[in-house]
Amino acid sequence: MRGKRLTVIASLIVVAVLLSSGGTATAHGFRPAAGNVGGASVGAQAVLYDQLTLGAPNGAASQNFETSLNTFDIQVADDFTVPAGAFFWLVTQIEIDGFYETCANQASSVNVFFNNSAGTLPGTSLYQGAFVPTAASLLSGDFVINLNPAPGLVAGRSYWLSVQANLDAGAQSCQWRWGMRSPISGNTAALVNLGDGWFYGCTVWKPLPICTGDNVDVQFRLNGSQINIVSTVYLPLISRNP
Ligand SMILES: [Ca+2]
Ligand SMILES: [Ca+2]
Repeated sequence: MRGKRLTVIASLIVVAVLLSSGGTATAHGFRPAAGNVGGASVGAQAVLYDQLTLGAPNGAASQNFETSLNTFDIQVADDFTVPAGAFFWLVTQIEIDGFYETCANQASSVNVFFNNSAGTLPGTSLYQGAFVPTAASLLSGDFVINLNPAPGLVAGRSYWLSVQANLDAGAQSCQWRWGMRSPISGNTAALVNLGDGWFYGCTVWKPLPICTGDNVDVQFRLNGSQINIVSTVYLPLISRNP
């Protein structure tokens, strides 16, 4: 057989997604842009990271008080690492073990922060928003928080999660406390109290043991989807015999 035969051999196309890792403290800080995710498929919500187990009996205050008590506004954070690989995590839900102390009041909402890691402490903010947990969880203090928009977390990197209850102390000195956890994963939890109303001397992020003496983590679970960002695309084999 004569003629020209054109063969296009299968090609490998690797499509990568670029996630912004910087930006301001907004809820849109590092969500993946639409259309640049190769082979993305969002499956059912699954557990991405879990340190909600093995709780200790105590909790760490992490609360935004009423304006008159702003010097007591306090924030706790804990770290986690996304395993290395060709994917990212889309975090759609956070579960928190916590409880109210000294009153039956419930928080109006919670502030959620994802920060970069700066060594052993939280670094710059990547994502911040106020969310209303599910009704039952808001009542109990074990918050279930659905995130919209969902932050995308890059594989192989470490982050810090902070959750802070928006709750007035009022006449009953209401507090919400984030359940502690004795086994420590990565770094110990961290604390900041800008106004130093608690007299911890932690007006910048410091390890929780230095601030309060509690050498612990706090309890949380991240749910969502693990989304592949590398896809292999094979072009069809074309034969032409004129
Ligand atoms: Ca406040
Ligand atoms: Ca930790």
